[in-house]
Amino acid sequence: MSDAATKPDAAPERELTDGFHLVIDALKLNGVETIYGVPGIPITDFGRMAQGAGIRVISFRHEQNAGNAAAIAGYLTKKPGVCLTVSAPGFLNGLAALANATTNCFPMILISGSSEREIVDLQQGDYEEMDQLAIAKPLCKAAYRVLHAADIGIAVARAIRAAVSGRPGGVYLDLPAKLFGQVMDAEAGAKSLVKVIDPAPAQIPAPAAIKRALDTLKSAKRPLIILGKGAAYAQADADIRAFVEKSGAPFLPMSMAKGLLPDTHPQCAGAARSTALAEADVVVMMGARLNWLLSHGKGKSWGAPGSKRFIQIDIEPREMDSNVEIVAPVVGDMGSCVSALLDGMGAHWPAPPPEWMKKIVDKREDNIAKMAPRLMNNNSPMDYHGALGVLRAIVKERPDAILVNEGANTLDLTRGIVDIHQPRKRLDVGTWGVMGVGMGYCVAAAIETKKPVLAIVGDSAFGFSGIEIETICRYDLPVCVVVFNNNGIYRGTDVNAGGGADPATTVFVKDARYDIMMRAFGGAGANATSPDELRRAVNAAMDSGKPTLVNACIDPSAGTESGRIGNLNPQSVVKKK
Ligand code: OXT
Ligand code: ADP
Ligand code: MG
Repeated sequence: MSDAATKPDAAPERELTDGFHLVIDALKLNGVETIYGVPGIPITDFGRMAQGAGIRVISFRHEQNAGNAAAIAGYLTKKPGVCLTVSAPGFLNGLAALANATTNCFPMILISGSSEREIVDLQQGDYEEMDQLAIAKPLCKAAYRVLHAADIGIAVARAIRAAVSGRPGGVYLDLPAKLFGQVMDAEAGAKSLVKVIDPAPAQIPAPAAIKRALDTLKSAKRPLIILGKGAAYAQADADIRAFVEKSGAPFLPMSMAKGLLPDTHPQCAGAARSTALAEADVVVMMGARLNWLLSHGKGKSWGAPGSKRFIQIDIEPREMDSNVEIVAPVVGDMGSCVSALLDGMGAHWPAPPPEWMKKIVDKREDNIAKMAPRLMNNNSPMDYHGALGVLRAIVKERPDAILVNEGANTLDLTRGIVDIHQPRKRLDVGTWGVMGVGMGYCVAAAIETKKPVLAIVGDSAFGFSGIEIETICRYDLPVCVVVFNNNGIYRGTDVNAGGGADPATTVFVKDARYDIMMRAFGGAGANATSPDELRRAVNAAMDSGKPTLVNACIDPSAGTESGRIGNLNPQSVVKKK
């Protein structure tokens, strides 16, 4: 006979759960394996408990870097990367990464603990008081706050769906401190959780849109395909390659789409960029936007006005006609669109006139031949070309390594010189040209892909997230960071315009030794003053798989202002005495 039967008045003992467990269970139910974050009030225990429950919790030194790690994890896996922060200041640190993820169309969820609603809303001065939801809203794709433990399942489901469906982006989830301690019946709690079914549903393009696009492409005399990071994100690599090859058109990869087809592919127009853009008559945009990086689809670099017709394949209908008329919009997810295009092309697709491809190939080979001798120099101090010639060969020998790249000259010259051979192997500053993504991207790339990572970062760029080399050492990640140290931003040669004792605004401590920082945390450090030394140091690092920082001494006068985008710098026309 049961106790309940002998003591009819005693309530049966109920198993309980709480907010902490429900959030963890909801994330696990939806396949979240890793959280990137920084602990503290009110989420310290949450991090511990998530780790205890088998989620990998990677602790950073600054939330922006954790957020960038989550964002790039989302890009690499097509699942939302999760970042966890404390309230107000931690939240704000993470918010920069959330906004950047949204701008770049990377799926990410920023989960922040927050203060007590009653006190925040009356502005009575709570610990880290801030109306975080209101602040996050305009900077991300969706933002939700959960007040009741019973709503956690739905909130996590909504956050996941919002991050990955349609155009991916950043989502904010606000979890007030009180929520974590809210208790409810365990069975009811388990029932309240939602496993998201088909979080990023296929978006099938309309047959008429496919026909319109193929008719336009068929009529082209000088077709060009521009591949963007939306195409790389889609992981429809084989079909995209088949489509490009069947079309016979040259293709131009945007920087993070490099490697979707190898940069050494016979149809690659990367080294004939100006010619391809100026002279194409039909341009197929695949997961790339006509934003500043493509001069908005108009102007001098696009040749004669009215000389282009654009086909655009994108999951976001509102992207169409955003800058110029799109004569053949194809709205849908990249995989479905490309597969429909391939079907529509049939067994035989007419090749474009051979003169067009020849023109591109001639220009490409000419540019490559002009560059070649510069890449072979062994000058000391190094210039960018000598250093990158070495790194280009290393990447060719290790095509599965992931390249992380930021800086100005360091960015632009690496993009042009270092060929990428496989999809999603190049991660960089993206749509905003933002410095500081470097070390966060390194950590997540190593963790999510289990592949070696090579970072090529300017000394300024490195400084934005450099302390995370401690994180890289702590988790013993196979990351080799090469700091292109030219003593400053763009160059290390500027002088104070006022003639005072302060250094110029763009220069740093001369001949700093970033490699010694790495050694402080138990990693390997090397100083390279010539391409030969650089080759040896980077090969040793990649062979060892150990955290390494190579301080590559670059001639401080070798760079140019703002790299290849100096034209965007406003210049004063007023001369003051
Ligand atoms: O066809 P043509 O003949 O024209 O030739 C083209 C190609 O065909 C050819 N090419 C090749 N030739 C031979 N072989 C090969 N393989 C080859 N490949 C290409 O080369 C030319 C040029 O090709 P490219 O590069 O494709 O074409 P182009 O015209 O340059 O492309 C245009 C763009 C716009 C697509 C391209 O330039 C691009 O993607 N640019 C991105 C630029 C960018 O985002 N820059 C970062 C921002 S700069 C600045 O803002 C910085 N800040 C401020 C700051 C930022 N950003 N963020 C934050 C949070 N705070 C502040 C700072 C602080 S940079 C910076 C730090 C800089 O200092 P560092 O120390 O870090 O770095 P260093 O400069 O090294 O010191
Ligand atoms: P890039 O900087 O490489 O030119 P952008 O970030 O400007 O690339 O553009 C990426 C585009 O890809 C965005 O317009 C986005 O809507 C689109 N996109 C993202 N994911 C997909 C997908 N799965 N299918 C189709 N388009 C996508
Ligand atoms: Mg520099």
